[in-house]
Amino acid sequence: MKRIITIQDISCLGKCSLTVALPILSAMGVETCVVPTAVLSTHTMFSGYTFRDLTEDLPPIADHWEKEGFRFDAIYTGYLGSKRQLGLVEDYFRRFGENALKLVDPVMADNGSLYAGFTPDFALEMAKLCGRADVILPNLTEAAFLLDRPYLAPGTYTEAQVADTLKRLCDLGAKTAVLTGVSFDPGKIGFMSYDRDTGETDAYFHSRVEASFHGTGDIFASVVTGGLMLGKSLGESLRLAADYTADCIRITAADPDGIRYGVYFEALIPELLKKLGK
Ligand code: PXL
Repeated sequence: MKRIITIQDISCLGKCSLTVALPILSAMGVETCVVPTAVLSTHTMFSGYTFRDLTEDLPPIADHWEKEGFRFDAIYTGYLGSKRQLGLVEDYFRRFGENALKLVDPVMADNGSLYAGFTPDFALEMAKLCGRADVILPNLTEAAFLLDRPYLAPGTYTEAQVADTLKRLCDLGAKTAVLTGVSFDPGKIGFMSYDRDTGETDAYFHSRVEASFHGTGDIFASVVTGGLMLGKSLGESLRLAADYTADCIRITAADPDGIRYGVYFEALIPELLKKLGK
């Protein structure tokens, strides 16, 4: 069984980050070791949430794991709450990343704006962490902040502009960049990716559901990580993740509460496993 580390927060209510990564990856058959970066009472879409920072726990966890000689096949990072945490994650990459696939989902922004608590300065530090990853998975807003370039708003950009953004993202140092939330036709949305070594671009689109939910990026990145750990190609893993995420959004869209609580990813785990022949 593949064993991975995932480093992101626990939001006690409001499905996202560890509360989606752990069940999805475990169900896919990937041993998932969690490093919680913070405990929040809810994700930051609710107001009045508590936030307990766990930064100081990151170094001793790594010290213990290194002392025990644990080995990992991947390190997948999501929501990271401070610049100091970015530095500590780089330390995890140095200590456990030599033979591990490093995936960075630079969770910090969407729809043209940074999430509560993040600054443009943080984004530039996140860009450095992206430079040390094998695969990075920003949305178009995060890409703009990582590159300190104008946001490509829906309906305003061309395929050439997205291709250029992907190349610039790889210039940060990552081998492969995947841009999510790409749309050239109002009825369709999907991803485009670029592999620096092969120069290959890939793209995949499905029908857009008129609803936007927190946590969908985490679902997407978790399934991509799981697919890669199960030996699927990046293209296959991205398609699996895109279809699963879109299906989760579709079944949740009918329920207005889903917008606050997150998508019904649980209901579709059996379908996901069927597609994997499990
Ligand atoms: O889904 C990304 C995410 C993760 N963790 C926390 C969040 C968000 C998005 O807003 O607030 C705490």
